[in-house]
Amino acid sequence: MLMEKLEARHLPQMMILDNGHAVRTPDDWRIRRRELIDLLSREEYGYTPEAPERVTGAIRPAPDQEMNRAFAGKAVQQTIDLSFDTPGGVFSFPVILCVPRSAAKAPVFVYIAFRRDFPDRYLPVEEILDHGFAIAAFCYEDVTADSACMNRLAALYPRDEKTGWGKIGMWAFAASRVLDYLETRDDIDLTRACVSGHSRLGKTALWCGAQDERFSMVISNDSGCCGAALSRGKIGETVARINAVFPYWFCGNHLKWSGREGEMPFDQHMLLALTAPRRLYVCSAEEDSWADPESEFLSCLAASEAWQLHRLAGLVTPDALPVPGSPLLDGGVCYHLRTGAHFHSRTDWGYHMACRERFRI
Ligand code: GTR
Repeated sequence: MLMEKLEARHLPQMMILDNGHAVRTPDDWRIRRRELIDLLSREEYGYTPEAPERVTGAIRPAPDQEMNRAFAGKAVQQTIDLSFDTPGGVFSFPVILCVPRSAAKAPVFVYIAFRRDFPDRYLPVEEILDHGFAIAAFCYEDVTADSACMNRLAALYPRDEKTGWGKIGMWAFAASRVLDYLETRDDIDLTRACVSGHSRLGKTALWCGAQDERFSMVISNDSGCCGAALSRGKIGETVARINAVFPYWFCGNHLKWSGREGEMPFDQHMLLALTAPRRLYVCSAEEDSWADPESEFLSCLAASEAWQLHRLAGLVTPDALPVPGSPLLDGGVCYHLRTGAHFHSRTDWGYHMACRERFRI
């Protein structure tokens, strides 16, 4: 039943190299991976510039109860201004880092946040700390505005009109710079770094994790159109609609695909597959028809080939559409459908953490 649903989407081939040969081995996948990143860069998100040589962090002074005794003394919380060189000069943006005292080195969530609030309605900080995870959160608009205005980071790089990065690419780049900084600390377990975001920032987390293999896990929450969901056959938001309202999230080339999903040389299962063989976790909400849970789920199924190539299970699912309350946590691709609306809820976080604890990632 699921395979028939997937076949009806008529997806472009993911496991054929540009030279026409089939992708059969993990070595072939290394080549295909580069081709897919190039394809998605050229046609969807734009090309990401080179990473800077180094990222430095300046910890802002704060009273002890905010810094060393945060959350009843469970954690060390710091606001840190990260800085790095760009072609247009030094760029800085603030990150809040909160590390539980419970472990010498804590696994971390790099969280791309809508707001500077900490905790935030999407980010239950104390619960996350109680599970032993650190959080490094930044507000996406501190990187560049969520509008056509090419300010802050956007103003510092030359940008090609057709293939230059859109805002999703810039926010994703910033999440990788957070990891660069975390590499300079000794209280973070870098083998267990996860990038996560909700909705447009779920799209961002996927594109970040696709490119940056230092993340051992990637979480997309309700990311929908041009995120986890297949564009072909999608209900709710479409490529034409997202391009009309948010053209600046993408590169210029993406505009030409409005209303032409069937002709696109790519679809979103390719984005998901770029996390392989690391752990991917896609979350949907039952009432979020704008994002389209079924298209997110089928995308996970289509992406699974990339894990299978590595002799790993991809999405492990019965041959039926998912139901709320039955998370699928047995494969390299994890998925859950939650009841309720578009939101990054404690229910989602509970499953994310259960998955990380189960696999020690
Ligand atoms: C909507 C947009 C979606 C989704 C959402 C969000 O307006 O159409 O693609 O990303 O915003 O970010 O909350």
